Amino acid sequence: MAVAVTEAALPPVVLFLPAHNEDATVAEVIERVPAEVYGHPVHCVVVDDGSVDSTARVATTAGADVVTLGRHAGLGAAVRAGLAEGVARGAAAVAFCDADGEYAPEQLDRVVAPILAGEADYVVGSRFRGRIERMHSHRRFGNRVLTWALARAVGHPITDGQSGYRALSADAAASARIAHDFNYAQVLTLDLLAQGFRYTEVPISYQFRQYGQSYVRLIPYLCAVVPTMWRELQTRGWKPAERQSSTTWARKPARASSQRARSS
Ligand SMILES: Nc1nc2c(ncn2[C@@H]2O[C@H](COP(=O)(O)OP(=O)(O)OP(=O)(O)O)[C@@H](O)[C@H]2O)c(=O)[nH]1
Ligand SMILES: [Mg+2]
Repeated sequence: MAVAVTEAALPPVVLFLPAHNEDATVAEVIERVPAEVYGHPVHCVVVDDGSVDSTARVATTAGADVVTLGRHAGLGAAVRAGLAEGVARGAAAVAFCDADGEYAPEQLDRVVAPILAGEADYVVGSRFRGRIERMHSHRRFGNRVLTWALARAVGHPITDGQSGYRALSADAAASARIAHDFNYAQVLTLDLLAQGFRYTEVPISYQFRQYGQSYVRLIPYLCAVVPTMWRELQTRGWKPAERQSSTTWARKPARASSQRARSS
C-alpha cells in the first residue's frame, strides 16, 4: 500500500495500551513500539485503568506517557480515554493494543497504513486472517461465535470481532461512542459502522498472554456484551438490505469526511 511521506513534520500516530495490572508485560510491549511509522512520530501512551500493581511506574520508566483513570473503570472506559488522548494530541491515526504482549507493536505500520493512505477510517487487525501462535480452543470457539453474530448483524464478512488491535482515523476517533464501560470490541464497531466510517481489516499475529490475568469470564462477558449489542442494533436500525461484500466498505451513506478523503 502506497503511503506518501513528505519532508514537513508530520502529526503523530498515537498507540495507546489500555492496562489493568499488567506490570509483568507492559515494559516489554512499550520497548517494542516503533519510534515512527511512515515518517510519523509514534507516541506511546498507557491508559492505566486503576491498576493496583506498579503498571504506571513501570510504563513511565519504559518511556511511555501514562494517562491514569484514577479508579478501575473498565476496558471500554479505558479505550474511550485513549481515543480522547489521541484526538487531543492531533494524531493522524489513533491505534491501540493490549498491554499483555498478545499483539505485536511492530505491526503498527500495517494497522495504520490504510488510514494514513486515506483508504479507511477504522482498521481492525484480524488474527484469523493472520497468524495465531496460541489461542485456547474455547476462546477460539467463543471468538468465532461472537464474530459470526456481529458479521451477521452488520451484513459483512467481519473475521475478528474481538480483536484487541485496531486503528482509527482522527475523525473516527473524535466521533466514536463506546456504549458501555465494560468493553469496546463489538459496540465500537457497531457505532463506527452506523456512523458511515469505512471499515477494513489487516492480518496480524497473536499469541495468548503468558503473564497476568485475563478479565474475560464467559458468563459475565456475555451478560454485559449481548444486551448492549442488541440495544445498539435496535437504536441504530441495522437492516439486512445493507449487506455488502467488498473488503473495505462503509454503510451507506458514507460520512462526508470519508467521501472527501476518498476523492482527495
Ligand atoms: N482485566 C481488565 N483489563 C483491562 C481493563 N481495563 C483495561 N484493561 C486492559 O485491556 C487489555 C485487554 O484486556 P485483556 O484482559 O487482555 O482481554 P483479552 O485480551 O480479551 O483477554 P486475554 O486473551 O485473556 O488476554 C489488557 O491490556 C488489559 O490490561 C479492565 O477493566 N479489566
Ligand atoms: Mg489480552
